[in-house]
Amino acid sequence: MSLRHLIALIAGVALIGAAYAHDYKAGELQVGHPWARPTVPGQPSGGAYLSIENKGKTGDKLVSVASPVAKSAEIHTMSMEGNVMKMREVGSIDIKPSEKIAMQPGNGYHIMLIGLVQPLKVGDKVPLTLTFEKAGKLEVSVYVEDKSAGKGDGKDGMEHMQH
Ligand SMILES: [Cu+2]
Repeated sequence: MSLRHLIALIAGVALIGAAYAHDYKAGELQVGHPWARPTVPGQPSGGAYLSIENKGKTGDKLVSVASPVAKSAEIHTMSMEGNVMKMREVGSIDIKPSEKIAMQPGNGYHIMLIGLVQPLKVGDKVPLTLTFEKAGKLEVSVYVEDKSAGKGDGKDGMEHMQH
């Protein structure tokens, strides 16, 4: 095998590895693919995203989030008001039976990591603890991924600067 083939193979495996979803369970709740955007040095905060699906028959609530990479973590929601993107803290997220919450940049819920103690670099895996009212605590690993590449959506960091 030539070196070029070997590099292509390694790159292919790395891509598969990055794209592979990682899921967690807490009772009837399934948490899918926690990830965060990379941050530049000095950026005070960053956004993390994941999905929560309630496969049970009773509702639950995400009541708090915490990570050792940030001084504090908050649950935020983001929405367009006219031409202005507004972000605000919400105390909790209700997850009704059969409901799926899908966090994503630019709209709806996200987790805000405030007061980063280190920049988030692509390839990092950072711990995040989710606390649910009924299902209790769930520790997940947040993969730092550059999903904005090629989408022309690089303004998230600026929005987060406004905190
Ligand atoms: Cu935010």
